[in-house]
Amino acid sequence: GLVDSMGKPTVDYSLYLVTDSTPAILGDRDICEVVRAACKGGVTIVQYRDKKSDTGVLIDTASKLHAITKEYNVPLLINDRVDVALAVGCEGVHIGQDDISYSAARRLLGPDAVVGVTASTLDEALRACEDGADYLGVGTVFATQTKKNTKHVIGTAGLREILDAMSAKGHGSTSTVCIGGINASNLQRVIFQSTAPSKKLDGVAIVSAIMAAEDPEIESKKLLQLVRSPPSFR
Ligand code: TZP
Ligand code: MG
Repeated sequence: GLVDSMGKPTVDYSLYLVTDSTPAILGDRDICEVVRAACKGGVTIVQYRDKKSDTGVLIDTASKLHAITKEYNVPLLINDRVDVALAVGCEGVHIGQDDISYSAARRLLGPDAVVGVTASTLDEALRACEDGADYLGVGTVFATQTKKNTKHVIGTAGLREILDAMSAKGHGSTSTVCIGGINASNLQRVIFQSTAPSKKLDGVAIVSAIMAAEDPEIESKKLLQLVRSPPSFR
């Protein structure tokens, strides 16, 4: 595959699926079938996010998901759990502010792993850049049922401020996706309103608009088209 100047695999963040295993979103469907459909539809990266299951279930599910994502050349990251990522040999992890530190995750996973960090504030974003995170997940853009009690709902204005400051502080090349309430109806507006002259989003992270879609393959296809085409605001 393609590698960057450091010899690290290049990651396409444009349509970033974050999974959810809760009944409200997954319903009685099989997470593996939903993720396969999303991969067929064109999601470019997948994060397995499951806050409730025991370690055994996490490893079993992550291993099944990794077999699927590999078929589509899509990187699989694990939310919070470096141990699960190591156990299944997937491409990396996504860690929040209350999880293992970036540097500890990096030491455990090695230089080739993808390590992403959640940032809700400017300080958190700049710190994650300085630490060397591969990418930032910035949000919550819009309040969402998927993650209640989020610390900060920042809106597209807050998102743009963070992108502006990143480039002003020399972190314009740190990949960045936004998350929180993004769907096919607001995606192009979010990209348009948050784009700083100096720093663009590298993609959008989505849970419910894909995981709860009647047809996750068709929905992913539609979302990918919207990410990749200029805004139209129909
Ligand atoms: N972090 C901030 S918002 C969120 C996470 C994991 C959930 C986003 O879910 P949805 O369904 O795309 O709004
Ligand atoms: Mg976390």
